[in-house]
Amino acid sequence: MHTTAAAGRISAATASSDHVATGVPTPTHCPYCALQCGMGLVRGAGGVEVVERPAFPVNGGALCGKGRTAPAVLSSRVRLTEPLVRSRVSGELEPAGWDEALDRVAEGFARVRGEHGADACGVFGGGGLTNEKAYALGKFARVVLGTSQIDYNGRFCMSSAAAAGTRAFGLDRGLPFPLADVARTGCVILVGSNLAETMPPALRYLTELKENGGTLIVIDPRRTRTAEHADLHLSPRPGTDLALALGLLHLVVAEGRVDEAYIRERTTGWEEARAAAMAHWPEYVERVTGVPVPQLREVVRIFCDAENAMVLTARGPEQQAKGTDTVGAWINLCLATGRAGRPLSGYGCLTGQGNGQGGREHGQKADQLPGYRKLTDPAARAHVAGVWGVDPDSLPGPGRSAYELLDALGRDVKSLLLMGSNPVVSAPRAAHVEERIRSLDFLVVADVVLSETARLADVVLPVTQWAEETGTVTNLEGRVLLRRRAVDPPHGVRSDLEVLHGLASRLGHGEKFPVVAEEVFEELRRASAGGVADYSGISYGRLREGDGEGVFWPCPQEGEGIQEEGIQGEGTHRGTPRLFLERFATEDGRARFVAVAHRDSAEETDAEYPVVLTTGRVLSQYQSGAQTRRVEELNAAAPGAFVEVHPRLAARLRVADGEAVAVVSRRGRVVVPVRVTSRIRADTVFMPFHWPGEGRANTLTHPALDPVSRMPEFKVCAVRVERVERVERV
Ligand SMILES: Nc1nc2c(c(=O)[nH]1)N[C@H]1C(S)=C(S)[C@@H](COP(=O)(O)OP(=O)(O)OC[C@H]3O[C@@H](n4cnc5c(=O)[nH]c(N)nc54)[C@H](O)[C@@H]3O)O[C@H]1N2
Ligand SMILES: Nc1nc2c(c(=O)[nH]1)N[C@H]1C(S)=C(S)[C@@H](COP(=O)(O)OP(=O)(O)OC[C@H]3O[C@@H](n4cnc5c(=O)[nH]c(N)nc54)[C@H](O)[C@@H]3O)O[C@H]1N2
Ligand code: SF4
Ligand SMILES: [Mo]
Repeated sequence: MHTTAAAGRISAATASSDHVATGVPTPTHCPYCALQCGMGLVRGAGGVEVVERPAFPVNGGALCGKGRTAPAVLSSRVRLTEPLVRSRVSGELEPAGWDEALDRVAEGFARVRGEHGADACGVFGGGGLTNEKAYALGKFARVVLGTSQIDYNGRFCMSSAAAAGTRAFGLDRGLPFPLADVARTGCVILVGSNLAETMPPALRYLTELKENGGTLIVIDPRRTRTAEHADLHLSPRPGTDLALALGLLHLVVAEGRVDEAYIRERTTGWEEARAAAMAHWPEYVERVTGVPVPQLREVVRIFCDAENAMVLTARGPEQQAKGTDTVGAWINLCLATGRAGRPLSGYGCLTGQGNGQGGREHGQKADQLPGYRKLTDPAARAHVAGVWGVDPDSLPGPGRSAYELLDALGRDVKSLLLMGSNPVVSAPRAAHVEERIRSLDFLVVADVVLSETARLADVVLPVTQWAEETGTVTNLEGRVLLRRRAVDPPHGVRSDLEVLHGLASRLGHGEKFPVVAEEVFEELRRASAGGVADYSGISYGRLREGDGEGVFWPCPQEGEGIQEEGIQGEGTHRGTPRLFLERFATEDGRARFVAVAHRDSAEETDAEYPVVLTTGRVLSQYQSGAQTRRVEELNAAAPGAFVEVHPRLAARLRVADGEAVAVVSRRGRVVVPVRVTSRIRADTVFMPFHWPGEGRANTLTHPALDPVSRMPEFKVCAVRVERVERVERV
């Protein structure tokens, strides 16, 4: 059933030949999270149906409810199916033809650029976009608009782990090993990941770990569904993971568990890192984190006794204004104990969005060029400019990070093209961000649905999604995968690549923006060649091979150079499932310790705001909810916002389960029902961030940024919780 890779010129016809009109399932991948579960799509009696694809290794056929119900969002009942343009007369969004809409956008950007300069044009992308789209968007910003002002929602996601990984190992790839290795190590410390709800099929690797005799330690201020599986659950106060990791390292040294030979052979910077950690005495760490010293000792014992061990982090420790240092401290722990760059051991970050990994490699990041190259590196600029056929000096420099870009809207940045994000719901200090978005001269949103942000746009462009288009994504393991077009999009909808082509044509660069994904990928291969994330040896032909299990980057082109056209240059490199086994990706091949010290959160609790708010996810909603809030089954399971409150705090507030409270921070106030649960610390409350309106968690969050990664502090701010009168009940 695989389409054979057509050598030579790629046409729109071959690109859509994946489209299977028969009863044979088209193999593809879920539109949502970074696990990128394999699935098959068939046309059944009730429309498009998901079927299992057991041969795909990562999820082995298993899917969560979001993946299973994803076809509901293909239905034109919940879709945008025609462009919308804000009427100059009525002020309302009204249906328009594609030419009118694209003309309006091109004119809008040309006007802003003419009046205020190229940097007044902003672009905001998303980690859910395919590699091809992310690549084309970055190129569009730099070549067509000539602006430095591009960033994306991945900044809110894995940027701290990315920065720490690059700093320590010289390279950032979520997991440096296949996920299946997790089941075969001896001990896993899972820091701030609730993967039982955020990547349910991955839970099997943790249960297999335990069946194989390994130990699972979970660190989370809440006893989550994931923590239920742990042999040991530590419940620190939010924002204190840095102290915790340093306290563990202190104990590793104090108890003589350091791997001196490994440190000598494979690392640099130990003395400074050791000295910094030694200042974090266990009793001090207990006071800061709330984790008792005996538990700290227990972690050290289990972690060091195991023959192999891993530390995996997710958003809990990363979405803090010290996220980069925090991840650095966890990496230090791995390095001091000889747990990185060895089989079945190491540090990994569980990336988030569908293409969270690939989305950060190909140039939609403010400081980046394709292949994970630096925009400030003259050689990188020359290489990429060569592929793009432009003068290297014409490429702008690095721009603002995501929150800083949103904060500059209406001030320095007058117009914005938004593709693949819904910041009105998902950005920190969202009321302020919403106000900034409203103050723009000109907002263009390309989306599949009319999101809360799209509602504010001057032009809304309806685009194809996932099952309706071909493209590649890179999952949390660095595995590059092919998503195939399985169904026709609704009439009137165009792909993001067609949108960018249409705009580039109107602004004089149409020939540089192909609309066929495979052609874009061929160019991406060349642009990435020789970079950190080298995709040059990967082709659509290779990705279709076997069970479509994909190719791990780096996968350089070997043998003769890549052909200018087509996919003749298949190459022989088989990809890199496991990184760092011989050397790290730094210049000297050694991993770098970082000397870090604990510090307070941007906003600590006080008499006025005595409770810590942390935020995150629930099983049945995805992100800003733009897609999943349109699926009946998911809404039934998770109908609206709430706040988790410990029984002691509930008693003090005199509120019962289900009653409404106001949660108030220095940024704003929300009203939500209470869920009383003993699964959370008594000094902490938790809200999921999936809903807009009066339950919007981000009305409350603090926009303090990590100095290195520019990650906002989504996981910690100070709030007050108040009973509300009956009238206000939700
Ligand atoms: N159902 C569902 N699945 C998803 C998504 C979704 O929206 N919904 N989104 C996807 C994306 S983009 C991402 S990034 C991933 C995120 O996946 P996760 O990181 O697993 O998700 P979160 O719920 O944000 O945070 C994980 C845990 O961190 C804990 N936590 C809060 N504060 C702290 C802290 O200070 N320290 C520690 N150690 N832990 C803390 C929370 O209690 C929570 O249980 O999920 C992906 N999968
Ligand atoms: N308080 C709090 N806030 C958070 C977080 C948290 O833990 N707590 N987590 C942060 C994290 S990790 C993330 S990743 C962000 C995510 O938050 P957002 O960036 O808002 O992500 P989504 O809700 O996935 O938005 C994606 C939008 O793009 C649309 N879309 C989907 N596919 C395509 C496509 O192919 N093309 C186009 N043009 N559009 C498409 C969807 O319909 C949707 O409107 O939220 C962040 N915000
Ligand atoms: S775990 Fe993630 S990729 Fe898998 S089905 Fe669920 S949302 Fe989709
Ligand atoms: Mo994310």
